[in-house]
Amino acid sequence: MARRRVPRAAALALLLASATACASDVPKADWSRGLLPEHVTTQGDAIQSLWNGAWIAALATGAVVIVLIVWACIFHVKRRARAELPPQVRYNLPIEIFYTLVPLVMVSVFFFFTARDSRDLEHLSANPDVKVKVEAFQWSWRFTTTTNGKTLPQVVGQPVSDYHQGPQLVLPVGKKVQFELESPDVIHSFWVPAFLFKRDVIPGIPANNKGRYFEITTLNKPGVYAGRCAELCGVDHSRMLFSVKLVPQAEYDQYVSAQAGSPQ
Ligand SMILES: [Cu+2]
Repeated sequence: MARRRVPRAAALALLLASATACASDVPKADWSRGLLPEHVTTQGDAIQSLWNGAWIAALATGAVVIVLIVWACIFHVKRRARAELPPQVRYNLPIEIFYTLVPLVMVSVFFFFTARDSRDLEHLSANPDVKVKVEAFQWSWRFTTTTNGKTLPQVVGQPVSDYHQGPQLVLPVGKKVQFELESPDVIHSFWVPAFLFKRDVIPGIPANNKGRYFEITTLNKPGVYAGRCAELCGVDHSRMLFSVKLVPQAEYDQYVSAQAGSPQ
């Protein structure tokens, strides 16, 4: 018995160590955010509150159900001494109306908040401050940024094992950024955990299809954030890493003028 425990403990330790190693390249999740990573967009505020609300509603429902089950188990056991069944409730109209209406109300509340937030998350503004065309290919990314009418030289990456070595997308804080997603080969998925948002990059979607686009407004949280492909897309899928660097506006202006001066 004791002999078995040792390898199990070792395996568990290894699992924990590898789990933390994997988690080190994404913002740390903590309980106060319901285990979501810290977000860097205003859209993330809406996603975080939808997440919190859904968990609170689900846990409250779960608590009521578990209390009822435990209560029924304790107080409605068929005792040996009196073998008769407890009162059988059938065709009880008030109860049937109750358990039809309550789930309908619950689903409607979930639906309302989800539909409202999805509409906001899908919103595209007419004049975003920065436009980024994201091309996902086997197995890296090409970013083409347009801001103030200037198109910057493309940032092209290659498969890497650390997101710091991957292509870097530089963005200003406090600005509206619109992404356009395109794939020349297979389905990929553009995922920056700190956006609390991910969207599949599907080849062949026409340019006028809204599914190609999404928009964020960056919060004032300068830093470097990990990004990755989140759709298994071939042998080097796991090395399809990149980073997003959020910088203050002055630093972004410098970056843009330095880039605009360099050859295309
Ligand atoms: Cu991919």
